[in-house]
Amino acid sequence: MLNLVLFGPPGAGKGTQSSLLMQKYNLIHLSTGDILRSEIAAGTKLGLEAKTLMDRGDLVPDEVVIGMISSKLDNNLTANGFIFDGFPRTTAQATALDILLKEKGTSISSMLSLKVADDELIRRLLERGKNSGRADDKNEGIIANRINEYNNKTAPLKEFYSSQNKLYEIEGLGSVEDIAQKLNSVIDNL
Ligand code: B4P
Repeated sequence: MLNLVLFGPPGAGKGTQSSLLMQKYNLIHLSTGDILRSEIAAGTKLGLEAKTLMDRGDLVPDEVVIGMISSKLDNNLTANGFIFDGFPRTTAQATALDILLKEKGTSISSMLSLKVADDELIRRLLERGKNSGRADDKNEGIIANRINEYNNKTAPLKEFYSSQNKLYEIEGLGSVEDIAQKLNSVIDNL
């Protein structure tokens, strides 16, 4: 199985690049952000609880997202592999993911980490916020909180995967096509 963690701060291009990678390598795309937004749209109890946190730019509790990923893995046991987009975001999530994959006889192949400067992240997210309808893309203060959550709780995961020799850092500034090519060349050489 080819199991990729697509990593980076909010607005780095994870969702954008995931759509391309999933087609090219025939992988299942698992975005915890998308799954949470579909729970909100469906008006479930989980969605209602998550909405308050997401609208503020805070992370949703680990047990919620780990449970969501676990059931998605169980439903796709014969897949070629997975792209994990926006997951894991904490050390507890990364540890749980390693255990879940081990139970299924597989593991993370690599973490592809997109590097983009904060001012460009803010610009992209405010731009998306003009049409996305996402409360967390509309306000610079909330975007700053998301970047803060990333720096405090998520960025340390680079060390988690680096210690397993699985970290690849990729420049995330440039055209979507150029960045896709850089990602493809890393994956093709795994
Ligand atoms: P996500 O849905 O993961 O939101 P994101 O990080 O903002 O999206 P992404 O990074 O994929 O956006 P992209 O760069 O593609 O999370 C939202 C919230 O859900 C979190 O704040 C949290 O509350 C919660 N959550 C999700 N997962 C969680 C977890 N595991 N644990 C706890 N809480 C969790 O795109 C950004 C914009 O940039 C787009 O408009 C795109 O068109 C543009 N763009 C992309 N590439 C570009 C390029 N090369 N040049 C110019 N623009 C580009």
